[in-house]
Amino acid sequence: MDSPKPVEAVKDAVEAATEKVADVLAPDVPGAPGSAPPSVDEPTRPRDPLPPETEQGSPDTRTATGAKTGAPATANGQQGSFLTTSQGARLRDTDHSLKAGPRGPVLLQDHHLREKITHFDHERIPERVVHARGAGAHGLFTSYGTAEGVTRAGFLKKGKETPVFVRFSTVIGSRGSADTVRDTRGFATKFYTDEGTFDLVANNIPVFFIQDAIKFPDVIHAAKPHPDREIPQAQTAHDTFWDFVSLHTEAQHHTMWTMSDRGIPRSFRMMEGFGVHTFRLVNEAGETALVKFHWKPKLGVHSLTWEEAQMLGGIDPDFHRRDLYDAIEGDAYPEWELGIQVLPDTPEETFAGIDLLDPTKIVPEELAPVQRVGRLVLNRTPTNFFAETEQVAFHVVHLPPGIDVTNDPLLQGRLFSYVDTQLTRLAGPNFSQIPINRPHADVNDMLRDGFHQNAVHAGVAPYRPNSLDGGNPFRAGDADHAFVDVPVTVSQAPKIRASPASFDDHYSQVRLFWLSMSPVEKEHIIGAYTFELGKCYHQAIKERQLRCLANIDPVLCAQVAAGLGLPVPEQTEPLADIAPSPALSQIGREWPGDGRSIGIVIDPDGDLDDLDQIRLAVFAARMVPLLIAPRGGMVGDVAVQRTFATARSVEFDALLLAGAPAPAPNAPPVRDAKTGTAKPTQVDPRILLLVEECWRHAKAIGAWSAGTDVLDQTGVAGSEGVVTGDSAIDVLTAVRQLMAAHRVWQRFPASLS
Ligand code: HDE
Repeated sequence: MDSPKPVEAVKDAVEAATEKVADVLAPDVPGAPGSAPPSVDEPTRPRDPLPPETEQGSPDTRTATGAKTGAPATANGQQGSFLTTSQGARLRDTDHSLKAGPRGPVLLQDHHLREKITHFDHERIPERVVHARGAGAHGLFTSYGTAEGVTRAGFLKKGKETPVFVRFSTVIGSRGSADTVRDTRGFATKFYTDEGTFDLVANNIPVFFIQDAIKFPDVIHAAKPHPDREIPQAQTAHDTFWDFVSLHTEAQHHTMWTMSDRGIPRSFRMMEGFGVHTFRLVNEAGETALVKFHWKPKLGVHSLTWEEAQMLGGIDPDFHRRDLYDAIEGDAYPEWELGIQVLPDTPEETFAGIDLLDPTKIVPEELAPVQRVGRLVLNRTPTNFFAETEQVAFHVVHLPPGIDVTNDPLLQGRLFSYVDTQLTRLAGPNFSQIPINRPHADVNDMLRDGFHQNAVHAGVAPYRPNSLDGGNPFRAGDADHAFVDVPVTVSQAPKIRASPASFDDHYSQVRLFWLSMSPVEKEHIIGAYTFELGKCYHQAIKERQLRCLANIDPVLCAQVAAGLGLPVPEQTEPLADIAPSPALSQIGREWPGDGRSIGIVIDPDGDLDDLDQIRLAVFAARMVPLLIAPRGGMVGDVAVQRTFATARSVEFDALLLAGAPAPAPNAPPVRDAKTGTAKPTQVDPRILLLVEECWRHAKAIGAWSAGTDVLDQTGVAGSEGVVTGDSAIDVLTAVRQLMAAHRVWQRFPASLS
C-alpha cells in the first residue's frame, strides 16, 4: 500500500475544503437521529412520513419470489399522514383507553387498546443463539473478473456489480451486550446475485475452536455465562471457558487469536474476514480448485487497547456500530477487497502439508498469496434495525453455481444448522421471504404454505413431474447455468466417529501465530492470557492452560505464569519448528485514516483563530472533528460536540489541544468524580485526564498556542508522538502522519524480542 503523504494531502484538502465551506459545515458531525431537525413545539399539521435519512438504504422492493416491483423504497414503510389501526382505519385518540366513564373500568370492546398492547407484548423474537449482537449495512460488490478462470459464478465475472448486505457481530454476548468485548467477530455477507443468493458467513479470525460441528454446543456452552448465576456476560475470562479450551486442545489456535489484538478490533471497518473453511470452486470447463476466502480491509487491521475496550464497554457500549454508521453517514464508506487463496484440488486435500479440511489451520499467505477478486463498498445504513439487521438470515449453503462445499466436518454441520436455527428464530420456514432475505433471482421452488407465507402461488401442481401446470417448474440443463454439485469421489471407508490423524496437531500453528507477532503484539497477548486466567477461580484450570502454553512457547508460558504467580510447567510436546508468517502481524505499515475521530480541546475564552481551518482540514481528510469545550452550545458558528463532562479519551483516535481551559464551573468532584485530584489544577482536571489517557493508549497528541501548557502540566511534553508547533495546520499534519501507523507504538518499548 502506498504510504499517504500527509503534508501535501492535508494542505490540498484545506484548499479544497475552504472552497466548499458551506457544504462541509452543513452536514456537521454524523450521528444526529432523524432526517430533519425537530421543532421545539410539537408539530400538529398532518404531513406524510419524513423520508429516511440520506445515508439509509433498505431492502430492494422485490416480491417474495424475487421479482422487482418498481415500488420506491419508502413503500416498505409506513404510509399516509394519519395514525391508523393495523387495518388502516384512522384513529382519533391513542392516549386514552375506552372506559365506562373517566374513572371507570376499561371496556373489552377497545380493539385499539388490545391491538396496541398485544402487538407490543410480542415485539421480541429469540435472539441468535450465537452472534446475537450485531450491526449491518448495505453495499455493493464489484468484481474484478480475476476469478473467472476458477469459477463459473456470474457475480465474479469482470465488472459485474452485486448488491450486498453485511452483518458484523460478536459471538458470545447477548443482543444488548457491549461491542468492544474480547471475542471473535462475525462478518457475514449476503450477495444478492442474479443466480441466487450467496452467503459468505465469515469471521474475523481464520481458524475455529473445534474441528467437528458436533462440538459446537460444547464450546458455546463453555464460553457463554455460567448456567447458575448467568455471569459473566460477553466474555471468555471465566472458568468454564478455560476449563474447556485447556482440555480440548484443538481450541488453542483460535484461543491465541482471540487473546491477540484481533479479539478487540478498533472498528468493523478495520477487520479482516475469513471464510475459515476450504471451499471448492468449479469453472465453466468443470475444473475445480480449493479456495479459502479472505476480506482485506482498505484501512488495515487495527485494534483497541485492552483498557480502551474495557472503558468503552461502559462509556460507549455501541462503539462499533456507531463507528460503522457514522463512517457511512460521513461518506467514509468502509471498503474491503475479496480475495481467494487458490489451492490445487488434489485427492489428499492438503497444501504444503496442511490439511485443508482442518478448520483449525490456516494456509500462510507467504505460501499461497491472496488473489484479489473484487471490491466491497458499504454505502448505506439500514433504515430499520429489526427489519434488516435482526431479520437477516444467513445460511452457509446459500451458494451460487460455481461455488461448492468441501468435507470439512465443521462446515458439514453448519450446512444443517443455519436453516434449522431460523425455524425458531424467525418462526417458521418462510424466512427467505422477509424483505431483507428475498433473493434477487427468480424463485420457483415447490415449497408451499407455512407460517407467514408471503407469496401467492398460482397453479395446481407444486410437484414434479406434472402436466397440469404445463410441466413448470422445469429442471435446468447444462446450458441453463444450474448449480453444480461437484461429483467428488468419496473413497471407500468404514462408517466411523473419528477424525483423520492430521487433525491431532494442535500446537504447531499456534506457535506459528505467536512467532509471527511483533514484540508489542506479543506483550498484548501475554497481558490478555494473564488477565483472562487471572479472572478464573480455580488454580487447576490455570495450571492446565499453562501446560498448553508450554507447548506453544516457553517465553509466553513463563511470562503468563509469572503474572499468575504459578510455577512454569514442563512442555509435553516438542516445540514446532515452523516459519513465521509476517502477514499475520497488524503493525509496521501505514494506512488511510478515513472516518477516524479527532478530539479538539478549546478554551472559548482563548484564541480561536485557527479553529475553522482545522475543523475543515479534518473533515477534508475524511475524518471527524469533535469539538470539546467546557459547556455545550455554540462557539462562534460551530456547535460543541462534547463537553468536559461528556468527553472521554476512548472516543478519539487523536487529540488536538487548541487551548488550556481553566477548571469549568461544574468541575468540583462532588459534581463530576472525574475531576477529583489531590491538588488543585490550573487546567480543567478532565482535560488533564483526557491527555493522560490518550497518552497511555499511545494516541497521537498535538498542541499549539496555549494548548502546549496542557502538555507541560501533564508531563507528556516532548515524549514520543506528542507534537507542538506554531501553526495549527502543521501540528494537524504531523498528527495525521502519526495516525497512519494507527498508534505511537514507540511510546512503550516492548521487553520481548
Ligand atoms: Fe455460525 N452460527 N456456526 N459460525 N455463525 C450462526 O446462525 C454454527 C461457525 C457465523 O450475522 C447461527 O442465524 C455451527 C464458523 C456468523 O446472522 C447458527 C457451527 C463461522 C454468524 C450457527 C458454527 C461461523 C453465525 C446462529 C459449527 C465462521 C452470524 C444464528 C459447526 C466461518 C450470522 C444464525 C449473522 C451464526 C451455527 C461455526 C460464523 C446457530 C453449528 C466456523 C458470522 O446457525
